[in-house]
Amino acid sequence: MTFLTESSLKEIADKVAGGERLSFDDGVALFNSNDLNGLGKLADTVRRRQHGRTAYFNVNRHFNPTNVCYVDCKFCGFFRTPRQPDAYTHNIDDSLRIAGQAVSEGATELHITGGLNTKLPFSYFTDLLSSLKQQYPQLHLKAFTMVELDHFTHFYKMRDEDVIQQLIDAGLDSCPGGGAEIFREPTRSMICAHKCDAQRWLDLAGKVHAAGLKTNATMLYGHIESIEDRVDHLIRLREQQDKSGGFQCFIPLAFYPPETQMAHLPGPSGVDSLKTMAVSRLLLDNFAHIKAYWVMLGKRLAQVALHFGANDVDGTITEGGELTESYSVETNNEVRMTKQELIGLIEEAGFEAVERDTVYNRVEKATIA
Ligand code: V47
Repeated sequence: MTFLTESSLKEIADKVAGGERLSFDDGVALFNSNDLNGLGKLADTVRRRQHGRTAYFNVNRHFNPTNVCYVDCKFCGFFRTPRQPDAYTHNIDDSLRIAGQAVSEGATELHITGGLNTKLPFSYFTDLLSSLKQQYPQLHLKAFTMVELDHFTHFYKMRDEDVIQQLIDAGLDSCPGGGAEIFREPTRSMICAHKCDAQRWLDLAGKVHAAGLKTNATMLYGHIESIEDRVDHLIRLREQQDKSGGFQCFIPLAFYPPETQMAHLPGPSGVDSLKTMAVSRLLLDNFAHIKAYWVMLGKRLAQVALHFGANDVDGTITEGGELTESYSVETNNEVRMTKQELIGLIEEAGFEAVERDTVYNRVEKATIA
């Protein structure tokens, strides 16, 4: 491949061209490369082989039933202790009202995730799902990370399979990819000591897949983790995908430092975010979809990320979400993005915008109204 300027990249490019799986050392070499254009082109070649000019988006709404949490993650600006004045837990009526608003704005998905709140019974979560499903059967309920499922099993003393099945019976359609953070120790314990460990996160994902649901996967980068931590994370996800096959999308999450216990850190640079996107596409050869989460990347970088391996831009998220309220790199009214704006952003980048549902069925060919 003539566009590559470094010999290590040329060797990796040969492997990619031959459909050969990349190794841990290849991943480290890709991150250490200074040939940003070459790396982007390599990832873009793979992305276009799989998805052509298509870039997906969906119309969704993030909903956080509670911000009360005991976990105290160093990167989190969202959690509150029960006595803090802005701690909240939505009741079912509130939740239905918020979901109704999302539906009236054209949402096909509700992304539900929240704090680990020890004041709530398990029935709060099953009632939430079943009420939402009853009122809005057309709405896909993508709810609860592997960390929340782990909490449910321990706190309510239930078997993994029973937690998963009871949530499915109540209306759960799939699970979001949060809580993965960085799998490798000691980094994981340094940033989220009280969350379940990597193996537990992966095992639970496998169990959800075995129960027939899709889940997503994430990686939080740009804080104290090393390049080796990132590569290890991606390879563990790839191995789990080989085993259980139910991951549909990977989302690299750019750390946003303000209002967290790591606020002194700068967060990832634009170059680092583009490299991370490209390496994710190249290492995760068994993940169909790589998502540029514009809320964290910013709209402008998310647009460029479509040329660095991403084939999905999440989403037309409206107000009220954990990330939209507290963590967004975008400011004030820029946190909202209308469908027309998102389509324009994708088309300006040179791609065909396709609205999808949560499990990547086309909703319609998108056009600017
Ligand atoms: O697990 C927390 C991350 C995740 C910060 O599945 C932060 O489609 C940046 O997982 N800066 C939750 N990130 C969000 C999440 C997600 C988002 C979008 C789509 C999907 C999906 C999943 O947010 C947490 C953590 O990794 N996070 N704090 C922060 N300060």
